[in-house]
Amino acid sequence: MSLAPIRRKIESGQRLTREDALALYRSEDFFALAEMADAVNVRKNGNKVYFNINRHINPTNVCVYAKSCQFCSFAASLKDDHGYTMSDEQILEAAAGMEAEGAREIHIVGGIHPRLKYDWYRGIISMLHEAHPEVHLKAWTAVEIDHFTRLTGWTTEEVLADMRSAGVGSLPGGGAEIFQEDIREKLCGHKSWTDRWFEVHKAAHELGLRSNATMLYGHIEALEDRVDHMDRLRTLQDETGGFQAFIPLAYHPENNPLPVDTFTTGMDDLRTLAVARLFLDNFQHVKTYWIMVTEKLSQLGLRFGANDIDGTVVRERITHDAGGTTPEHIRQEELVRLIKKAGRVPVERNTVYEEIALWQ
Ligand code: V47
Ligand code: SF4
Repeated sequence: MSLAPIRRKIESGQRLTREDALALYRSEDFFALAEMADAVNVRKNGNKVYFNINRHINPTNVCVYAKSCQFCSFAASLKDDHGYTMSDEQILEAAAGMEAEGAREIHIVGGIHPRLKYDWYRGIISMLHEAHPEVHLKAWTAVEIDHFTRLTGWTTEEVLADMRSAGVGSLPGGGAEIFQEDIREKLCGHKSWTDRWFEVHKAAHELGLRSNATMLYGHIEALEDRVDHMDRLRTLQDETGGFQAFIPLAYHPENNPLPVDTFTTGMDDLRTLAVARLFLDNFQHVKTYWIMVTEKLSQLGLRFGANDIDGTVVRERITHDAGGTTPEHIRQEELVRLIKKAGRVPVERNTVYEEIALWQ
């Protein structure tokens, strides 16, 4: 099928339909797709590509959903040997020395622990905020926020406001998986429903907290489910404008019960970035998460519509427990080099996309 009608829509700023997105996904004209996504990205973001200097902390992997989230290789049940819960000292240790490195963000997500109380989760935030007042805490997925409402009996708004007063600066995009309800049920059983993910993000946006949105792809979903996922995000973004970045997450198949044993392919990873850039016309940023698709493919992604390559990370468990082969840490000089060699201008950003430094 010719992409000419879709190209005309894109050039005249018309919104793409679900059918258009599917046609882009299925098109053999890979380079036309790349060229359109790149042109739209450059129109929106110029030659700039963002990265940040950050750390990830996963305070516990003990999770009540360990048996029901079929794709998760990170979580453990209370009795599993590989279950862990970090002490305050270990958490502080994981953040130690950040400022000297120029790091400005901690990404904090973990399991839904069956025993730990709300005060434990809140305490992590207030402790890190006190120890690192200049560092932005991007913390808790919608699944965790949902859990906190049950732990406290508070509304979503009350939990978010309380977490914000403790030091949370924004929400990461995790827990989105795939929104299509039948696939979601097969993937993660009774874990927090699609509607709750949206309620939490909407409430966050209404309180003035920004958030990200992810999509886990490359498992049992169809292309229609991916497009459905993006369409639901586009609809909420029209309403609130509170999403910062869309981040496709490439499924990793090892050490989990999901009967899919293949990794995503490079073509699929790049196509997904490009379709997202073209379909999500109200998202400013599309992030290629180098940890999941490798540094080299992320670099190519910068010419397929992505304008963000995430951060330096330092320690990562979720992808690596599932067979990730990338390093856990990348030096900022290397991110800068990858971006420059893609013909783009590296810009260090903070979590809310304020520019810190231009690396010409
Ligand atoms: O919600 C779990 C995914 C997510 C696997 O907001 C898996 O800036 C692949 O959300 N294979 C957590 N993915 C990571 C995440 C994230 C990462 C980077 C930046 C941001 C951001 C958010 O990881 C989970 C889940 O969807 N995940 N298991 C797996 N086997
Ligand atoms: Fe728990 Fe999140 Fe893993 Fe599901 S994806 S088992 S909620 S840690």
